[in-house]
Amino acid sequence: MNYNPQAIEKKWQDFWKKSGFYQAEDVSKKPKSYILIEFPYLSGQGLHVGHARSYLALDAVARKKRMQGFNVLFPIGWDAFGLPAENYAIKTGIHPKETTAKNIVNYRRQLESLGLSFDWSREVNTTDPGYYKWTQWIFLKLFERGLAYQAEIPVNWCPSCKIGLANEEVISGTCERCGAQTEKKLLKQWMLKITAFADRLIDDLKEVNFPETIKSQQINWIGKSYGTEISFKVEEGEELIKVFTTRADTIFGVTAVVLAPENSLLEKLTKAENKEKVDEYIAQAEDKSDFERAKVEKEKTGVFTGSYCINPVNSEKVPVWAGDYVVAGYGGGAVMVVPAHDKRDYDFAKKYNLEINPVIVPELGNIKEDKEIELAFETVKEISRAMDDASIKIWFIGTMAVIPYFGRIFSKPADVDCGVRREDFTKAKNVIENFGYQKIADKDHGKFKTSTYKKENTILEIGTFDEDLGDNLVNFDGAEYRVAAPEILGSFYRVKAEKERREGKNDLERAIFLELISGTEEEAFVDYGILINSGEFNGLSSKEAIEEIAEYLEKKGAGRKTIQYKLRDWVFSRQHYWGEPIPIIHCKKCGQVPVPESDLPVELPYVEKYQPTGTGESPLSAITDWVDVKCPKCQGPAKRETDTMPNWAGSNWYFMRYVDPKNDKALAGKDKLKYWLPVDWYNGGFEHTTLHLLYSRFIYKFLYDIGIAPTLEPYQRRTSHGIVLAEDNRKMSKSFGNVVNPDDVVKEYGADTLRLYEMFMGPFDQAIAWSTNGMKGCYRFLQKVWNIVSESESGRQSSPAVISALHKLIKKIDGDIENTKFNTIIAGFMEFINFCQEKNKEVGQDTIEIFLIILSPFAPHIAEELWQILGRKDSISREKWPEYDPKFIKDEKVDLIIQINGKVRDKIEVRSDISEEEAKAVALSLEKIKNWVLDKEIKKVIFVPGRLINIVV
Ligand code: ANZ
Ligand code: ZN
Repeated sequence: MNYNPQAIEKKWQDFWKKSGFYQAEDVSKKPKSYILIEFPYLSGQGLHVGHARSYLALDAVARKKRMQGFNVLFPIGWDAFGLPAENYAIKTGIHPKETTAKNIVNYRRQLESLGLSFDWSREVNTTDPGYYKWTQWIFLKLFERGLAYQAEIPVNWCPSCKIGLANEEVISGTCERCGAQTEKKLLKQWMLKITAFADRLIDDLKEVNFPETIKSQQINWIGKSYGTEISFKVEEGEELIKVFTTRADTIFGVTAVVLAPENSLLEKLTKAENKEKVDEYIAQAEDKSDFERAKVEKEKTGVFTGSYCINPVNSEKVPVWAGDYVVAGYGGGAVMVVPAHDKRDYDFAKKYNLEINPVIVPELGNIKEDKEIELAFETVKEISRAMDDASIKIWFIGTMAVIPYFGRIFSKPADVDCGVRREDFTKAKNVIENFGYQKIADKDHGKFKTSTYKKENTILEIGTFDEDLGDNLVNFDGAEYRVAAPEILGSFYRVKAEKERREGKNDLERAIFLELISGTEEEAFVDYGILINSGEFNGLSSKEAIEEIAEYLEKKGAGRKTIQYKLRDWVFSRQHYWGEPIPIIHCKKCGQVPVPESDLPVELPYVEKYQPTGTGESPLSAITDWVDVKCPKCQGPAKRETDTMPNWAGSNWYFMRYVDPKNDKALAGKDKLKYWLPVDWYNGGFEHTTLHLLYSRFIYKFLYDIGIAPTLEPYQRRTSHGIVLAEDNRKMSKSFGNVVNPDDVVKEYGADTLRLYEMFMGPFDQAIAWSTNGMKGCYRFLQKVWNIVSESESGRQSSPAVISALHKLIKKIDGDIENTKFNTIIAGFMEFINFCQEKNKEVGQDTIEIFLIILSPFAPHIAEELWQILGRKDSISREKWPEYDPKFIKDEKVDLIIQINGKVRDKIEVRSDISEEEAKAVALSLEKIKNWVLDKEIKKVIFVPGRLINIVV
């Protein structure tokens, strides 16, 4: 008999279903394991091989856990509210309910055809009133506690879908669903106060096992910024402009204040003669999305209001502008502009000819090893402190002024550069050589190398100049010093020109520094450094200055330390039909009245027309006999809320429903929640990191606060799978005609081939292109397994080599499955089968049986069938997972690294279980090592079994 998946797979799927052993037990003495995949968001196209990748891998995990004696919960359900069904209804007139039901039938068929071991008895459907009753209930609880509220806000509006979108649904300024450019529209929206949970959403990440990338994406999305709020009093009037800055250390470099076009102060501050221009500017800014406005690369625009405000640290007059690179909803909707140290401010200043005043110079970084440089550096700080207006760091070596030269501006902080007058060259050379530098190039343009700093290649260049720099002297301690550097000399005349352009502010240091920081690349110096041009704060590091300036401002009543978050409250209403109705009633007398819990669910009424109204109201608003209700409080006439929830609402808590899906008294029973949660392993797409994953953590924390959720975090472990690309390396898409349909693969090669291939295709967390050849390879592998097993002779004993290979394989699977290295597991199976083919006569029945058991989580159909062919009566899925025996994998060879005093000196192949004593003996017997320890006393031996031995002498 040949391997014929079509003949066996359906049979086993029916068998599993009937025997029901994938059902999780509610009460059990077994340890629990809750394995979760993101439930499918239904689409008319059916299951994507990309989703299957996640399901198949976690199915193997679930199956293995069951065999290891765990009570496993591996559930499935349907995320079914949302726009696609509604858009489809608009096109075809078919009710979303019908489309959904049809899609479910198709998905279920597909998932079953893959042999997935879901507990189908716990299926949930977010559009089922019995389910969304609890989605609404959660909303009411949020409302009760002031965490759901209505606000008029500018929302991202999709003109094509005619609905408002959450920030997260706007991708690069376009609608996530249809790709249309989004606009801004002022609408009354329901909001959820996720911001109240911002800190916990960051801090509690410590408690869970998520990949670092996911953690940092969430942390960045929440965007907690420690900073200072600083008040700039307007010159005429009492108004205060409050800016938020993370860089209070740069306050002496402020040369303008820019307000967001939406800032209400603009009206007051704009002078009559500027009004027309400002109004015009505000009007054009309104049409742009936040995304567009905030882009760093975007050309900065703005308009002067005619007003000034006062810098609280030095009482300087600062012009007030409006500019749309300032976002209304962040900080105070105003920024202090520091062109010398902020990229966007720099561009803005360049465009409008604002002053660029440097106040931070780079710190020299890790030069600790060179005492002299350290000393010189300290001197510089001292000078900076001493000289109020010292605007460059100058190193004084002898009579030379050395200006730190950082490669082409700052990139090589170790290099120093200086220039001297030609007649001073010999003197300078001597000084430099005294510092331990060696001359490496001759002529009067000298190049010196130091051997003390970082051992090699710190280059000091001395340029010489002939020009008389007569009056360009720096006064220090009563002596005058010349200042120059070759880099600066080259552009000396440009500097001079710049100097003249700025009448009144023409001190050379400032000009030179400007030249240095702008260089040829023309950019702002945005890093932390040392303060200059900053009065009493000169010489402080940025870090110190941020603290001290904040304190100073606080004392003056002109500032305070604050925290800002990027995270906004979550826009939680949509103006579409196919979503959970928001259970609120609006009464003229009583205001917003929650629907009494006993009246839940508020069911979606059946409508004829799904078209969005385009007015910003949901299609539900047209169904007057649904909308008009009695107020639950005063019994007067009232109206239902007609907005519905976004399609993230149902997925916020679905994993809690799985533990008790039929409960109609609570969203789930307390005991069951306590038993099953948190989810032990949750796998899903990277694209949900800042959406679903963050939202559901928030809702779960809220449910924890009100005593429903039993733990702080819902998911103990999170992993993510890479997407599956088409064979042509593009995204699979109908329009490219490159979609792989799992149905076709199953039909031709069988589910087990698809299962193995989707794990084998590549590292689980990476995007991988489909390969038909790779898939066929998996099919041939299964044929081989089939032939070897079905032709094996009973009663044969396995040879030690075969037994050892088998135990190594078991060990490998145990380790790899925990590390999501599914691809190497399948490779391990293949290797093993090749080995068995070679050792044909040495492979006994015992080995074959265990091999089938460990193969079964990955290719369950063929494993069951062969198990039966071998004469076993019960299902292989009920077998116990075998444990490997260390004594059989003793001969495994590893490369042992041999170190002397922590340095790798040799490597040798040894048995993996080699003891410390043996390893030491082997190491010391090697010629190379012998030489290293010759005549020396061995002080200590550090041994890492199977990895390295370090001999300390
Ligand atoms: C002065 C300054 C100087 C700044 C400097 C940066 C560098 P994060 O980390 O994102 O919180 N900012 C403040 N409010 C803003 C708004 N509503 N729209 C646009 N930009 C705004 O960044 C905070 C920094 O973003 C603030 O610090 C401010 O620019 C700017 F050398 O203030 B900074
Ligand atoms: Zn009322």
